[in-house]
Amino acid sequence: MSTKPTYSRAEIKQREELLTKCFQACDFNNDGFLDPPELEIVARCFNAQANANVDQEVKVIISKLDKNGDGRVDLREWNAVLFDLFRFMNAAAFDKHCDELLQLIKTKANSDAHAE
Ligand SMILES: [Ca+2]
Ligand SMILES: [Ca+2]
Repeated sequence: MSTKPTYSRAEIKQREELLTKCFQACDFNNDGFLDPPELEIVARCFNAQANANVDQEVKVIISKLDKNGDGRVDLREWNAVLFDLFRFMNAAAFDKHCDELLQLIKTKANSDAHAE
């Protein structure tokens, strides 16, 4: 894996903080877990086509992220999987990805609030 960027300890910490920020943005009721209704919003952010089959998409996300099998995603699970996903990107791409996710979640949360 010669193309894999290597991060310094400080950079890893910075990335983890970014991921934590994303997690907190998704955790709309602030209970420290992402449950299926919250993950539904994440699914819609990541994949516009998920709208057609969002239940299925949420199941896929849970199956990937939920390591202890309680049906919801905690911060450790979230950070572990997303860090693995993003570590193959360079730092700038990683940051951009997190930023985009944060923006999408914000936009989505606002539009949902207006819809109700
Ligand atoms: Ca929650
Ligand atoms: Ca879990």
